[in-house]
Amino acid sequence: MRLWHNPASPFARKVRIVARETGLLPRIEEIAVMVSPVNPNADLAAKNPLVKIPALEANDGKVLYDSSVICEYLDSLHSGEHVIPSDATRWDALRLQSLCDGILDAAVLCRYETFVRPEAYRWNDWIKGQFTKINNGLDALAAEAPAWNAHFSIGQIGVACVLGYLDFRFADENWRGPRPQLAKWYEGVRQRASFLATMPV
Ligand code: GSF
Repeated sequence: MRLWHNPASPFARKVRIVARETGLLPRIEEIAVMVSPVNPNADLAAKNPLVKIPALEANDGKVLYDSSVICEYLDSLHSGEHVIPSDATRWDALRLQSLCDGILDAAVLCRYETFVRPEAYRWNDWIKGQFTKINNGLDALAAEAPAWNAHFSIGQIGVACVLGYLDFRFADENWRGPRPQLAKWYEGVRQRASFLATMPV
């Protein structure tokens, strides 16, 4: 399988962590590509009409996206401990993943608004609105963190990617200050081999 990704992408990192946690990495060729909403990558466009990463190209040529679909597909290919529960906790794990995807959507939109959009066209109310979603989302994660068990499931993988992305792209946003339990939880998971092997650059 070929994984179209970029080392800075938090959504692609979700997939790259799952690939490592499930032992599937040897079956996956990771292909790094540059992506930009204003400069569509032609090679990627031939795989994913949305021209977004991650995209997973199976050996039969079929292409899967987005990151949540790819993670569930990878989880179906191994017989070890699953990252997506199949019991009653499944729905809350998928909900937690969606909360993290929504925080990442808001953070990536802020990144594009401040890094891609020319200064003259920037809209500060838009950025403020996205940060409201990010901070509300982080408060929800902080409230849930004490109840998380040791299993690094898809929801917790999403949380690790959220916090890693904020440290990477929004280092001066002090998410830890008001959320000590979340910071304490993060100190534990950031030592995992799958997390250390996929640090954003
Ligand atoms: C979001 C992927 C995404 O926004 C998923 O895979 O979960 N719902 C999708 N990817 C970004 C890169 S990143 O910041 O992770 C992307 O491909 N942006 C290029 C573009 O044209 O928006």
